[in-house]
Amino acid sequence: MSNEILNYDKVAEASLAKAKRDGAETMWDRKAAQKTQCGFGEAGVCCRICAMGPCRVSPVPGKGAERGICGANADTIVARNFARMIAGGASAHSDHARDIVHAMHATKAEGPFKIRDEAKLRRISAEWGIEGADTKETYALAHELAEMALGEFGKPFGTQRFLKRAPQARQDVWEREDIAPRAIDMEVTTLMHSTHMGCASDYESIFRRGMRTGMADGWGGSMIGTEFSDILYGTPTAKASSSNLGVIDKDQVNILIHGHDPNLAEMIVLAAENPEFIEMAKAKGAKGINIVGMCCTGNEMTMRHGIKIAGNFYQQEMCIITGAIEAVVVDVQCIFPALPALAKKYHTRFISTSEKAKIAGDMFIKFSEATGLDNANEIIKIAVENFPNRDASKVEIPDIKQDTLVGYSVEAIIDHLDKVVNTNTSDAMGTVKPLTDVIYAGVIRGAAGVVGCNNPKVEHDYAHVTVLKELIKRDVICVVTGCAAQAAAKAGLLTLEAKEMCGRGLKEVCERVNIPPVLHMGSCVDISRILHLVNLCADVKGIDPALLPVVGIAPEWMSEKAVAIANYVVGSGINTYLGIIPQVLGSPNFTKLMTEDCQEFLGAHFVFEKDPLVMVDKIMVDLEDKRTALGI
Ligand code: SF4
Ligand code: MSK
Repeated sequence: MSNEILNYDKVAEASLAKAKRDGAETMWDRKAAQKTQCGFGEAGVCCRICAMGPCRVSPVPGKGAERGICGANADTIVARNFARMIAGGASAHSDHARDIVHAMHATKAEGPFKIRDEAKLRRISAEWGIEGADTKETYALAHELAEMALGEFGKPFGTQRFLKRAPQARQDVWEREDIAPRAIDMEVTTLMHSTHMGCASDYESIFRRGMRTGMADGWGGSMIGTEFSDILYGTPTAKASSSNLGVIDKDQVNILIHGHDPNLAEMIVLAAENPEFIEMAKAKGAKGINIVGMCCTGNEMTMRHGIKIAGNFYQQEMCIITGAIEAVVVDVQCIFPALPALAKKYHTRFISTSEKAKIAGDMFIKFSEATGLDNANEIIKIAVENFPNRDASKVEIPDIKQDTLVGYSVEAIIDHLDKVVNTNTSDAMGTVKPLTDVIYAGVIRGAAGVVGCNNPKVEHDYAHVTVLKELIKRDVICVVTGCAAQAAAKAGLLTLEAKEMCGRGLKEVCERVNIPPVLHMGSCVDISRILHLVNLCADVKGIDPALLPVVGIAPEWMSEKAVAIANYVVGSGINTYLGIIPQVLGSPNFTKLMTEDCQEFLGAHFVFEKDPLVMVDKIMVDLEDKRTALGI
């Protein structure tokens, strides 16, 4: 077990020592067993797209095999591998969105799945051109909008409807470069076809197709996922929560919800309020039922209900190791296949709920919209009945938790801005103009979206927190989602008190608007909220968002979804900084295309930088260059 990259995390050492005592295996044991990771894979030059392979070409030009059996060179192999990561990521986000839309299609006035933000339902229906959007009966309209949204996945003609949210200048770039995404499934399928053996070998062409598929994620799947979840479960508003493993309560039945899709988790949160279950828990010797969240199911639930955040991706094993979790309930994505075996070391029941993420060794309860509340009731019962099986000698919950503020949807941010708008001036209410104004005035130097996972290649949370602290110190306002948001929560950056860590300008803005300097905007699909916010800011000035002093950052990413995200953020004109180097360095041409040449035709590029402090320096130069170019 190698602990040298865990020093930053205050709970890691004790948790891993306990795992050892309990004879439980963790990701660190498995990482050690992997020994040195494959250099060909790391450079992206291993191809196993057809059964003549696998072929691996030299990551160093001029040394060793330069082509696979079919003749594909490093440029082609790297480009294809990268593109297939985008296809995987876009599929995950978009298929998640499709499930949300299906849930909306199943809504009824009297069912547990109902419309909770009717105003947003009507707004988006009008945005998508439904006639009578303001007068139609709520559920008839919801079903009509859901059917229209399902069309976004497979319609034979046209591009994604939400693209119109971007200023015209950006839409023109997409049209000119042919990266405006068509139907989501079509983009994924075309990319898989294009990267099939014997199809595209031109690395720039593959890059462009990958970019369009990434765009189908950001402006299609993810944006639909976010907006339709809001319609179904309510648009988040600012609220308090708390974070880190200390939110697990030794006196209560603890249920960990983990994954990404809020459909079942919403039902669990609803069911847990049932007084009958609370009485049942008391009869078993517990004080109540404590739902805690992890990864993006946790984010979805904290954004809408203030559900406590047990931790981020890397802490999923640590939760179980506390010995105090009665049930881990998972839906889709970012779930370690190792969890069922780990759960068996304790009394924890591991319950998977989606056929798309059926996990070997689990207990499986199939979720569907028709049975959602029954599924949730069954899960709560299993957890409550499991409470007496807890082994007190194995319970050790780190005494560490941090208060946090969450729930900053675009609407919640505008609401906060409205409270400081001087109604005696011509300032419009209900817009992001005050935010754009403080950026233009230089009170804030720019904005950064910090997102993404944890990755055992780097110190847990260190890059997230370092980048965030250094940016707010330099008057850059930050928005966060995913596991980066949970890192920020644990570090106390999502609090009003965090203004004390800011530069003078940002501190003043935080005080006037009554917000933390780092705003939790939600789950991974909710990066679409960030996209929307940036485009609204650009719209205020009537400019391409590529001109704004704004950056995207994924300091510790690991998943294919992050690759899709990085692509749509760059495709949307925002320079994107990656703290983990993607597996592309085996092709200097493809690397140059990503980090330099695409600036030419997209107005943005990728930056690879492992050192968070150096990354911040580069970001500040980037932001100041943008300011100079704008003359602000
Ligand atoms: Fe090898 Fe070409 Fe087949 Fe890839 S597609 S495995 S490079 S023969
Ligand atoms: S959960 S995709 S580890 S951010 Fe969205 Fe965290 Fe990354 Fe999963």
